[in-house]
Amino acid sequence: MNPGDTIAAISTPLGVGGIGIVRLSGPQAREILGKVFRRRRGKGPLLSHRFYLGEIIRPRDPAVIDEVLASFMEKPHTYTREDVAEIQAHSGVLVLREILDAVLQSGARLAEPGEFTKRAFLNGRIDLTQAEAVIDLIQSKTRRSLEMANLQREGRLGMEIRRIREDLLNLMALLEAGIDFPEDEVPELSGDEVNRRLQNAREKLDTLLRTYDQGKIYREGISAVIIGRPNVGKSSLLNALLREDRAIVTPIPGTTRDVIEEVVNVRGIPLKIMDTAGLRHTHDQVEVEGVRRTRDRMALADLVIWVVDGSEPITAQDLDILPEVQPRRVVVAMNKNDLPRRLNPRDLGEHLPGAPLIPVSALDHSGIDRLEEAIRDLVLDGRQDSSAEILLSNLRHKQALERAREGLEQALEASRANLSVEFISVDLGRALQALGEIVGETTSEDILERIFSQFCIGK
Ligand SMILES: Nc1nc2c(ncn2[C@@H]2O[C@H](COP(=O)(O)OP(=O)(O)OP(=O)(O)O)[C@@H](O)[C@H]2O)c(=O)[nH]1
Ligand SMILES: [Mg+2]
Repeated sequence: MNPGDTIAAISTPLGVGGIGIVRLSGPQAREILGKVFRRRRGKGPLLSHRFYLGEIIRPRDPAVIDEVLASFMEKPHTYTREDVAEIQAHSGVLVLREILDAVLQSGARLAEPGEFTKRAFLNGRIDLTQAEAVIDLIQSKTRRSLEMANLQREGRLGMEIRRIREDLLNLMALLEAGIDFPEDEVPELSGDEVNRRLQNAREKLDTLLRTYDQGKIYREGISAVIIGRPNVGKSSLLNALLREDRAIVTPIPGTTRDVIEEVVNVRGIPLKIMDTAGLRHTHDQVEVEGVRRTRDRMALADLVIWVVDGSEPITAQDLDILPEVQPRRVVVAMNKNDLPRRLNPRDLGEHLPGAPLIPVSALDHSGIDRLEEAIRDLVLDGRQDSSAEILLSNLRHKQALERAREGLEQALEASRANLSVEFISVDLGRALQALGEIVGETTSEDILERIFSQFCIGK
């Protein structure tokens, strides 16, 4: 990347719509906009952070491409901290391509994926965790994950990491002063004091690391597969959870053949839920394939929702499935609760001790709330939902924190074993490096590349 370049891209999804935006960033943004934009009224340079009505003109033959609103934003108060220009046009595929062409012909270069956000990072407006939060924000599927992405975008995680890193940098400076000037009058750091500071930092890392499981669940969601013998109401339950008629429901056993996959929001958790052909013995070739697919999905799913028909006594076909669900994390949905109950819950409970058993009716939707609660509780494993604190949710952050923790652990061992200060400082250096990678202070070009390539062009 050359920061002297001015980059341009279509920043809105390419398609027919109300408005589409072409964005430019870099030192030539003002000049390029001046070449392609003709103001409707007034003359002279555009004022910063104002909208102007006018037209975009093709550079070589002076034909009009579209009527637009254009704005110029002078650095540093912009997304990238560079000069930025935006052209709001009518969103048509050709219109936007032609406008982009016009600015490219006038001196801009096509932006790489995520390059606007990358510039914001390289120019120090945001740290790396904040840049990553932008992707999370765009991809949020529930309010809860949006809330988490916003906390990170505001810089909460970055701040906490930098605070821990500051403390350790101070410790490092004191240790190294002792190494460099052993005879000089550097205030002596007692072994106890070194241990105390290392432990303190380690505790803070542990506190963050403990939030990862929950953070990951809210950010990425979990997957659940609905199983059960034919006709118990698996597809009806999927529809009830989705609150729409997604899967085909009929009184004919064996209706569902293939796996149907949808995402539902269960108390803030994005739940990828799969309706299946269920598990049963069959000779029908299509059904055999359906059952095989059910098994595949079950193996990968985080959670099994086992549907039984509460209006009938337990059957041999139900019990056939037991060995496959017993080792899994399972919620039992006792369906058809609108009909008189003929299934004795104890017949199931004894086989699945501890598994929640929730009476529901996929027909009149009663009990669906309780089922959702049971799913959430099972997934969160009894942890309280903590809305205020920072939740770690990104695997990259977690792995770097684990490396930092390892460094601290070894520094502590060296310190306790009264090894010379050089040893402690090497281990501490590793921890500092790992922490720096999280916020982007010591991150390699490779990793940056990987992070920003996940963005779309124009972001
Ligand atoms: N009374 C009542 N009937 C239900 C309920 N849920 C489903 N049914 C009926 O049970 C029948 C089977 O429902 P499905 O949702 O297709 O069952 P399934 O388990 O997906 O069946 P397969 O795909 O064939 O394995 C249909 O006639 C539904 O209307 C319920 O809660 N109460
Ligand atoms: Mg079905």
